[in-house]
Amino acid sequence: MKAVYDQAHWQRHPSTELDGGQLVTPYESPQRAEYVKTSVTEAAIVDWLPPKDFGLAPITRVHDPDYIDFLASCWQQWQDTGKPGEAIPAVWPARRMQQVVPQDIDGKLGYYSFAAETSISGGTWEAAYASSQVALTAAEVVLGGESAFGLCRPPGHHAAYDYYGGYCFINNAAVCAQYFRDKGDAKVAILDIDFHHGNGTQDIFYQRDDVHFFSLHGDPALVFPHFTGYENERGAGAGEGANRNWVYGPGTPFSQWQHGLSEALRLIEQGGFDRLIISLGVDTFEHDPISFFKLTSEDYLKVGEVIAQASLPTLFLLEGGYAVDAIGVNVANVLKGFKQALKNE
Ligand code: SP5
Ligand code: ZN
Repeated sequence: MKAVYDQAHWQRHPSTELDGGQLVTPYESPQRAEYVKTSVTEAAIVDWLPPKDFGLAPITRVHDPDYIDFLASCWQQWQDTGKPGEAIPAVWPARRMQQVVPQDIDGKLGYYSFAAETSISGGTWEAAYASSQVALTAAEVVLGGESAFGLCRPPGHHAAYDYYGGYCFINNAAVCAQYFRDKGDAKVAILDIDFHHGNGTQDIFYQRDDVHFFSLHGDPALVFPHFTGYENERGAGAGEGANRNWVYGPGTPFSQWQHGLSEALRLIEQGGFDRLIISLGVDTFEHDPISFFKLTSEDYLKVGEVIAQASLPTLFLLEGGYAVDAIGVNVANVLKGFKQALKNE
C-alpha cells in the first residue's frame, strides 16, 4: 500500500480556537500528522510517496472558484485591515437575510464559513492546498487499482461547496471523488467514519447519483455540526437515496457502531461502485477530547477488516482524531486491518 505525506502541513499552525468562550490551543494540531506519520511508518505497512502538484483545476470542480479565491487571499485581507488577532468570523447570513458576498473582510468571513472555531492564520491556504494535493497524489495511485492512504492535514469533510469550518477548508474526499469521475469512473462511494457528520461532502454531492455518501456520526442534536447529519437526509433530485446517515449517541461502543458500518458496507458491496473513498477520522476513539464514542485502539483493526470486504480500490484520507498520543496507532490499525484482510482473501 502506498501513502502520501507533505511537511507543508506545518504551515497550518493557528494559535487560537474558540472553545467554551475562550481562545484555546487548537485541537487540530501539527503534531497530529507527525504522530500518524511515525506510527504508520513503524507499522511497516506502506511505502511513502512525495506529493505531486495537480493544480487548482481539480479543486474548483467541487468548490466555488470565488470561495477558493477568498481562501487564498483571506489572510492578506485580514492583515491589511490591521486587525491584531487571527481571522475569526463573528457574523453570518441567518434566516431571511441576503446571501450576497460583502466587500469587507468581516462580512466575507461570515459568508464563506459556517463555524467560528476554525481560525485562519498565515499559511492556512498553503497547507490546505498541499493537503488536497496529498489526497490527489494518493488518488492517482488508487486509479491504478492499488489502495492508498493520503495523510491529509488540514482535514476536509466539513468543507462545503462554498464555506469552511470544522477545521476544514478544501474537501479532499470530494475533490478525489470528482477526480475519479473525471478519469472515467461511473460511480464512486464515499464512506465517512469520522465522529462528526461530513456535512461538506454531503453538501457537494447531495443532488447527485454518481457519487454516493455514507456517514456514521454523533447525533447532530447533541454535537457539531449541529444542523446536518440526521438520518432523514437521503439526497435530493437525481441524488435521492444516494446519501445515507447513521446517528449514534453518547457512549456508543464498537459493538453498536459496527451495525451501521456493516450496513454501509453491504450497500457499498451491492452498489456497483468503481472505487471507495474513506474519510478516515479516528475521533471515534474512547479517549478523544471532543467526542463521545468509545472505540478502542484494537477496534480499529476490525474497522479496516470490514472496509476490505468491499473489495474495491480504496483511498483512505485522514480527517479528524484529537487524542494525539493514540491517533497514530489508531490510524495505523485501520490500515493494518485492511491490508491483513486483503491478504487473507
Ligand atoms: C475534522 C473534524 O473532526 N472536525 C471537528 C470540528 C469540531 N469543531 C467543534 C468542536 C467543539 C469542541 N468542543 C470541545 C469541548 C471540550 N472542551
Ligand atoms: Zn471529526
